[in-house]
Amino acid sequence: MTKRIFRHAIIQLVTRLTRRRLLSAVPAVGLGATALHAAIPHKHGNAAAAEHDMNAGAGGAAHGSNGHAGFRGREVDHRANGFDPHRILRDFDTGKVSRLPNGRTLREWTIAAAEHEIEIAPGVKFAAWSYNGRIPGPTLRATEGDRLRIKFINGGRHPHTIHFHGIHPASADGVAGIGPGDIPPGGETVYEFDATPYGLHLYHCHVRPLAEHIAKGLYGAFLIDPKDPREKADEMVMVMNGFDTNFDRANEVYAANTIGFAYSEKPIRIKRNELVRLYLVNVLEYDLINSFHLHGNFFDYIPTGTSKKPSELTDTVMLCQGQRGILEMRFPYTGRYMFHAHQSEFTELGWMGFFEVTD
Ligand SMILES: [Cu+2]
Repeated sequence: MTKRIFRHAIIQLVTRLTRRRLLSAVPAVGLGATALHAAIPHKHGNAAAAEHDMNAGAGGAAHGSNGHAGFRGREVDHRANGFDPHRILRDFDTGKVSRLPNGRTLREWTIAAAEHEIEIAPGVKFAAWSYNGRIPGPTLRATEGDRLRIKFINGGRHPHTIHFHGIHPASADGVAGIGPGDIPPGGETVYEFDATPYGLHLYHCHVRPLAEHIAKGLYGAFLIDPKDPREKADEMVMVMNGFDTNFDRANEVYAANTIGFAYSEKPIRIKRNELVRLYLVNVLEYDLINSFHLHGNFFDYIPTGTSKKPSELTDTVMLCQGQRGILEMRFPYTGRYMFHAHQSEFTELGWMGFFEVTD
């Protein structure tokens, strides 16, 4: 066991060193697309133009056929992606609501898996898999004790499932060989269970090879509110993720809500002294841990969101894959405050942004 962990650590270190060599030319945090562009192996000019069409569909790290000149100053085309990280941030999907004969609330969703090429940084295309055309998938929101019914349609070319975190019968667990098991291409199923326990959870595909099915984009946040609701707040969701654009089982792009530097190029606007509640989920593959660090402020931290009492007042939390928690904070001063992974490498490759605090 110890030996296995050691071997894993060595593999991680070697991977890291290989990537570091690529990064040695990256000067500083905050250069956004320019730093990212320098860090991702690619070709310029005609070679890039020639390869662009080939790579674009295969998830290669190709960029626009105009080469460097056409790349600078460009932004990710959120419209072409079909989703915008700024919309995803405050978008909660409470489903189609009705009442069961026994008086309980029923919430229904339809979630379809599909293959979906997206631009994860200016000019960097990735052959993603998505739930309902967005990455992360919809943030499903229910209240403790609700009945949840999720119809899953597999519109992809590989088998997929939805595995929910939470307490439910084995038949609704979304894993191979149990209940409906793997859902084949074109197939569908219904997962039905009760919303419990209250807290911040997640859902993701659970088909092997697992790392690939998750890293391709099949995941989302799953929030269960306590019956006695939390204090009103400006609420937002960040799903920390990354993308392996060259299939070396290491990420070249890091982000919260998929698009590297999205909240840096356009900061998140919040009001001074207003309670901000951030639902933070880590789904990052290929790296053992991820983190969130806030500048100029501290936050109350509730691990897994399963309590109303924070366990810590801090400015940094560290999460392994699948871990999540609720962060609550108020900004006493106006101004621009950075947040980012405290792993500097992740920061430089996209996982950073700003809160813009105004009166
Ligand atoms: Cu899958």
